[in-house]
Amino acid sequence: MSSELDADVDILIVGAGVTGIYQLYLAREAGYSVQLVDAGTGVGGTWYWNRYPGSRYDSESYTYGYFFSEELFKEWEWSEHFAGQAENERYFNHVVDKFGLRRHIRFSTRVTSAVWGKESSTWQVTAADGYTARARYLVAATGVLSAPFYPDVPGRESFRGESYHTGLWPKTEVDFKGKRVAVIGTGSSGVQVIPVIAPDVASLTVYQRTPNWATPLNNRPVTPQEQAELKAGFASIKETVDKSASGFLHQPSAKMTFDDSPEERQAFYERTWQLGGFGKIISNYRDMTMNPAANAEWSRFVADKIRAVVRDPATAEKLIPKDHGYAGKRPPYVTDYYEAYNRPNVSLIDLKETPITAVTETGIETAEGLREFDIIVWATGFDFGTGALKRIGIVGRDGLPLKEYWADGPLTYLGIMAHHFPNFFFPGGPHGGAGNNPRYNGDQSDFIAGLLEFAREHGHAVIEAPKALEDEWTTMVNEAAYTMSPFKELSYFFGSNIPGKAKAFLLNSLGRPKMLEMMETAAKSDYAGFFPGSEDSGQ
Ligand code: NA7
Repeated sequence: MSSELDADVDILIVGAGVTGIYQLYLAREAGYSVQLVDAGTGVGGTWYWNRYPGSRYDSESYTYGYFFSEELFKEWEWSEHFAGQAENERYFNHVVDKFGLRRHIRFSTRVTSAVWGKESSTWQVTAADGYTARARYLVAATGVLSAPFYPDVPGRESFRGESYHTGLWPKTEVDFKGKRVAVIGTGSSGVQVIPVIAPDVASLTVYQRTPNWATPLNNRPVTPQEQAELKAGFASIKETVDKSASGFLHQPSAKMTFDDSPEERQAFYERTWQLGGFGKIISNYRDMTMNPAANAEWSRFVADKIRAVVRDPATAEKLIPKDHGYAGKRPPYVTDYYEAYNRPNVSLIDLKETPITAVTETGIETAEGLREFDIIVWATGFDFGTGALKRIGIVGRDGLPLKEYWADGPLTYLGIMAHHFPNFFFPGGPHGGAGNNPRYNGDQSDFIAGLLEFAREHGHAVIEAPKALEDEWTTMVNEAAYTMSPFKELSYFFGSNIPGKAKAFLLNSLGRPKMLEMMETAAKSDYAGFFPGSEDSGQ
């Protein structure tokens, strides 16, 4: 090891979340020297940072966790179908300890720059605390929902009470008892935190800009019988999830909305309402997301459910989305969310009517006046997809910053690699997933492991995504954004929530099958075009 470096390794992984941990496992199994660094003080990624009250999976626990070890799958008993943050964090700690991965992890290490060195064919990585490392391969498993976003509200920093972002929640417990609390934002995080803190607080004021179509998560404990079935069903569960386009157990329905009579439809919707989480999209009528008339039918059904719960009709109407149908934005799944508005201590401010004009030392000011608070919760989301990658100072071949290369939106090959950035991989990044993320990200990590193995066996020091393949994938993803994806341009999946961010689709709406097919094609061609300087490189 070079004396001035803290680490000189084959592979440096950034991020100790669900993807980084698996990539670390694969790297270690393949015999590489590997170092994983993370800005936090513990593992879990999303499940480390998002420790706000009510934070939990909305993918089924056992389909979110790993499948690479049958023993792990069988020994870990999830207590609930949609487990909460503390349990999820425990799971990732268990995995890291079970497989002896912790000794490869350096915490409190926030990467600030990663620069490709042409001569050495290595990445030079620097962190905020002065840590430096050299690595042949750089894997940024930095996540898509990991760069928290604060809106630029005048006076935000002047507030003298307590202020928290859901995505940067402190490890010490926040005491809500008897406090006057504001929650800004009603995305998946806001709607999880609101019903959990509502019973404790003196008052809760929800600042809502855009209502969401929140439907029941239908969470419940995993019964002893279900535990036994999960263990016995490992192989078939894995197979079902592996064959699923979105990585879930929910099965698509064969039916179209208007094949059924209104009465049959109502009965079908009632059954769909009982399904867990994303079952309400996947197992709904096949045309629910893409046929506007079908979407309007289901949206009407959900709106009536909201009206049936919320006692004040004016509040109910404010909570029903008017600018997008169900799944036009990422729909949250909730427990007792709408019920919270029936509490006398909870009130809703519609920011479309009365926008926030300022945060003051004591509270939040809108056109209706100043409300004073003890605590402000910013549930205002993330710079989705590209935010984290653009913040770690990646500079590729010919001194090209990733930030610049992606100024108009990400250009990727399978959401894993970018041309101009040799030996650099970002599993779980933009253009990768559109469903149960760990399943896509795991496929990507497997692909990377296969590609590295091939390069090692054939003596290739440098791997780079061919421009033609990057163009092909990026074009397909961008086109499918409008033909295969329910999400509309107002969604953060198009970058719309961040002022000044290029409008470009950030998911992979082609689904897992297309990604897996292209991975197979690349492997079968012996990764033709991926090794610059070799005969078949075409670069
Ligand atoms: P989201 O879903 O992006 O939600 C952020 C919320 O914050 C949303 O309601 C926004 O309203 C609101 N927001 C953002 N900026 C402002 C300003 N300036 N003023 C008022 N309100 C604002 O993030 P989450 O953390 O809830 O969920 C992220 C993902 O985590 C989720 O999709 C799951 O995958 C898990 P808007 O809709 O933009 O009008």
